[in-house]
Amino acid sequence: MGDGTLKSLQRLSDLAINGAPPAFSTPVHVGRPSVGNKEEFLRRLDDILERRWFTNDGPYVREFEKRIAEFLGVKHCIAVANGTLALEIAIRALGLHGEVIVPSYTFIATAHALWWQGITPVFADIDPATHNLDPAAVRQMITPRTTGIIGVHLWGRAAPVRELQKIADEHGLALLFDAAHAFGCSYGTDLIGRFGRLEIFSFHATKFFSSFEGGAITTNDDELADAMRLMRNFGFSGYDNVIYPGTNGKLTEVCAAMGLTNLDAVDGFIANNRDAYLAYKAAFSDLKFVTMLDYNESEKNNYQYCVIEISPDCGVRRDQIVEALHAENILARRYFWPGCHRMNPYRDLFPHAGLVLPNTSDVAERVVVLPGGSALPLNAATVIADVIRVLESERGDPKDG
Ligand code: T4K
Repeated sequence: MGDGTLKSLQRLSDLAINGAPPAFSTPVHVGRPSVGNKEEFLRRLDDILERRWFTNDGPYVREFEKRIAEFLGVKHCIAVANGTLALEIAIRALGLHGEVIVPSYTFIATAHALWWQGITPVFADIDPATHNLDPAAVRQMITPRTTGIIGVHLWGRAAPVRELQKIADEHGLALLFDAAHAFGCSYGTDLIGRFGRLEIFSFHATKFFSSFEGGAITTNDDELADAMRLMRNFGFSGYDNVIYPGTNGKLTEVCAAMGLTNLDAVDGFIANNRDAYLAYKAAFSDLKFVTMLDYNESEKNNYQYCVIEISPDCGVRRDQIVEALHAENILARRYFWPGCHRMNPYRDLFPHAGLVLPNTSDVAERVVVLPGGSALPLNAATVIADVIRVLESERGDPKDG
């Protein structure tokens, strides 16, 4: 067994969780990296070794920044070591303090980047249809201490940019976006990367487009860009002269070389991801209690995340499905359960935050993120649909079989 094609999945006793052999012999991961042309990467690696310039604003980092800015149609790109540092530097450069409004339904880094700098993340609820910040909920969370709003383009689907900008303008707040998921995605026809005061990206291995580890801040603001460039390098402005409290946020040449190699390959990555997304859509079309999160085909998408929601009316709980899939070696994830507000330090500090986050709690209980992209084995979508179908049709504890 092992390629997902041989296994019959018709009754509970066919499930690996009940002792049958798993559908796949090796784990099928969410977030398996897409890789561009290996020879091109190795050629660049050779260059780096010959040149003996490994980090600190090297030629590949500069080329990477230029190519990203051109790709996104934005004036400045500041490449950094990862998405979390991008957020931290951006928050510092914008002078945020006091409270900043963020969704709780996001990766913990969005909240931690604030807390790490002594700023209180104030969690606003999401729109259950989009999983992105609900502008009405954001308005409710504004206090005299609020200095900013971080919108997250979750799953690469654009946050309500226009509405959030209106709120920010009305209240004199800085608006920035965590676009960690959204490289190559658009808001309307405009690529994400040029909205708010700035946007940040992650190029982590698990992201649509990776530089091993890496990240970037993009902005059209010249002054902000200059400040962030210095902050990324301890605040040095030339030899022996520090003019900002900075950090070490530099991207290495090896990471930039990987980034450049993958940037050349993004069209192929999108095509592979879209194939996986469409395979799931087809496989789930007759599953009444499973909703696949749609990408708007009139916008640009990277299709990196294959996200399903299990209806509360389904006879099986989301966690039973995830457990059964893991037994088949399909390592589906419950991103972003349980929500940042239910993780520490926020859970202990703000134990009642959940009272204003009903949609966050509901969505976090329902979502399953499935493996996608080129690493998705043939027929994996069918196997996953079959597992859910078997569980659902028997409507009970999978281990009762
Ligand atoms: N904002 C948002 C909205 C984010 O989602 C993230 C990161 C950030 C900010 C911060 O950006 P960075 O500082 O990370 O650049 C993963 C990633 O580590 C994290 O980057 C990502 N979001 C988050 C959504 O997912 P984990 O804890 O789930 O990672 P892990 O180790 O469980 O890996 C996920 C899956 O990927 C595994 O099934 C195995 C597979 N994998 C992973 C790696 C590292 C591979 O196949 N190859 C690999 O090299 O957080």
